[in-house]
Amino acid sequence: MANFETVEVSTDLLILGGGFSGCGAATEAAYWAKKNNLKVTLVDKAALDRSGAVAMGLSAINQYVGIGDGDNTAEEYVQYVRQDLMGISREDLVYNIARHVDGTVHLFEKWGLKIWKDENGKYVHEGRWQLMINGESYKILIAEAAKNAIADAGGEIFERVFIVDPLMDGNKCVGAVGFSTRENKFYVFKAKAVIVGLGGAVHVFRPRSVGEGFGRSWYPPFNSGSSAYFTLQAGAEMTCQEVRFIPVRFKDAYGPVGAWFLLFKSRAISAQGGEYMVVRKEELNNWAPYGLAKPIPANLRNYLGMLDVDAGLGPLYMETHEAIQKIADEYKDDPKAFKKKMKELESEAWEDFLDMTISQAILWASMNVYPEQKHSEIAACEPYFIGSHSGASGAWVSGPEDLDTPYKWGYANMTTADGLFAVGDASGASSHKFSSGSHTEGRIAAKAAVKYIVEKGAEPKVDMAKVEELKAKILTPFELVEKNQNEFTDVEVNTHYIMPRQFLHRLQKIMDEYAGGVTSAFKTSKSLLERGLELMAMLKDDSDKQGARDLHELMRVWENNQRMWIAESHIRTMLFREETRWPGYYFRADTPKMDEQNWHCFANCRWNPASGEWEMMKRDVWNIPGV
Ligand code: SFD
Ligand code: AMP
Repeated sequence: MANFETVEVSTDLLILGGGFSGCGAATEAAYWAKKNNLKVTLVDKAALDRSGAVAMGLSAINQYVGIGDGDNTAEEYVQYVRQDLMGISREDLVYNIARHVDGTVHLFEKWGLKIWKDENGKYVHEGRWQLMINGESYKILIAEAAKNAIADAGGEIFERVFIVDPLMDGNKCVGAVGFSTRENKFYVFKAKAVIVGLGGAVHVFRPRSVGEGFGRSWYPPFNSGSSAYFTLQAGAEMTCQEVRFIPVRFKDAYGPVGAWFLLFKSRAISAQGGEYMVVRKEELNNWAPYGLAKPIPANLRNYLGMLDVDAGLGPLYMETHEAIQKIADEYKDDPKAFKKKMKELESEAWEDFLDMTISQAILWASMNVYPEQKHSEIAACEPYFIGSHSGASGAWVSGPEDLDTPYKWGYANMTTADGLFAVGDASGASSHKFSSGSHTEGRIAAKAAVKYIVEKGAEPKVDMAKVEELKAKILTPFELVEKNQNEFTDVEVNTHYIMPRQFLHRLQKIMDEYAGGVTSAFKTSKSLLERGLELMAMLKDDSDKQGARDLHELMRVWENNQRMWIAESHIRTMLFREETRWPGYYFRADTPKMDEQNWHCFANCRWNPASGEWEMMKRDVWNIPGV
């Protein structure tokens, strides 16, 4: 593209993504960079104020340990995550975040976040680890702090620049390339260290919402697997790529259930009235020891509900009215207090969604739902890739320097590619960090990355011939349309190219039918996965035939390619792990049981950039001694 200007930006530390982990990284990096006279640059495809998973806000902080108050210990958090992930977690990483997360939450409060307090001035908990917040503006507050910190340290922020590929000097990451989503500009960022916090992946699988509802999802549709693509292209080792997350949500608008289960203490039932967590309790014995721990792992909670659906007992319902009545009943002897409590509970029920999933409140309103009068349908969503919530996919990163962990090759949160750090949804096997833990992990990695720059940071050696090659590759979709669009009457139907929407549907169909999506009831097998890989190879062949008419479509093309790569790593890792460990997330019908002897381990993978081959490997699980 002759009219595409190349813009070169040189920096010391490059932060990719300005979501929760990226903002955490920016805030911390700015502090250390100022001390060491270094430049920090942050890039996001959107505008920081409302970008990423917290764009709409949130109604709870899901990770607060309360160490200072003596409520819990970091070790107890490690135990919780170990159980929830069926024994497979990087305990060093989980511990590192848990011991620092409270400080992050206190910063949020200092920056203006309203955390609910009780009459004694103590935080109101949703559950043991969760705090209630007025979080509609949560992202704005966190972004403001990051922007101020970067401005104070003389750094730069680029908004509306879509990051595609890493720049490599052998096994060392020396920057990234991307393009503006608003102007004809191709960006080349050169850096001494890079932190990737480009979020998780949504719309890899065919969603429940198709047709008129297409685009709706629980996790943000604008997180397209950029993190996984970036670290895979850098040749970094990945972990837990098989551990997708399937949340149970209020049906059709994806409203979260945490507040209902934990704060309101609601029950979930089948259409026949049975509470699946009680009726199917025996099933949990098959997944011991994890199934017998409290809280019961998220995937097993899902699984018991799915068994009801498979048995034809659906739909499933959240008993909202019953839960509200039960709480209000404590005031039943005082009609005035009862009325007041009912009003309060009603508004809490609506605020939960208005704070983070506005479409659920709109759906409730449009369907005449009164949560205090009638129950609401819930269902398991399509799978997402999100290492920060209850999934675990992401890059395999180095452990904290001061812990005696076997997973250590240098600096905290550095991937196996030199100088490349991963945080939030981009880093794997350390689930349950959520918004506060992701921010904390960003801070941890930023401090380590600055240390790396101070101790090892050489001037980045960037191969400009490679940059030109990447520029040509990234802009090819324009060329395909420009050259060929007049050959046919309909610009979207052409033998020389396919439109990004068509490509996306094809990817989603493969994943849905062969890799255990919604329509295959989350079940797959060796044969299905192998067939899925054959189809994936053909899809990959066609990926450079996607056309784009404008910058928005160019972004769609590259989002698709990124999704395709995380999809392939997912299929390969499910194929590699010959057992079923997380029923409720996916079920390998040909190996239907958990196999502790052979598979109590991490399933890792790496795409080798030199050979173009995938490598699969097992890694041992290490438990913190005495925990
Ligand atoms: O209720 C590119 N989450 C919850 N966390 C909580 O603490 N409490 C809750 O209440 C939570 N719930 C919840 C949550 C998320 C959502 C969507 C809902 C409800 C409806 C989870 C957290 O939000 C999540 O853990 C963190 O946000 C993860 O942080 P991070 O940094 O890994 O991801 P991000 O915030 O989405 O940011 C990613 C950024 O990258 C940008 N980006 N930029 C440039 N180029 C590209 N190619 C890019 N691709 C992506 C994005 O724009 C974004 O800024 S509840 O359900 O449990
Ligand atoms: P969710 O709204 O499902 O994303 O959940 C928010 C938080 O509550 C997360 O930390 C979940 O792990 C937790 N959670 C949700 N439902 C339950 C449950 N039934 N039991 C225990 N924890 C839960």
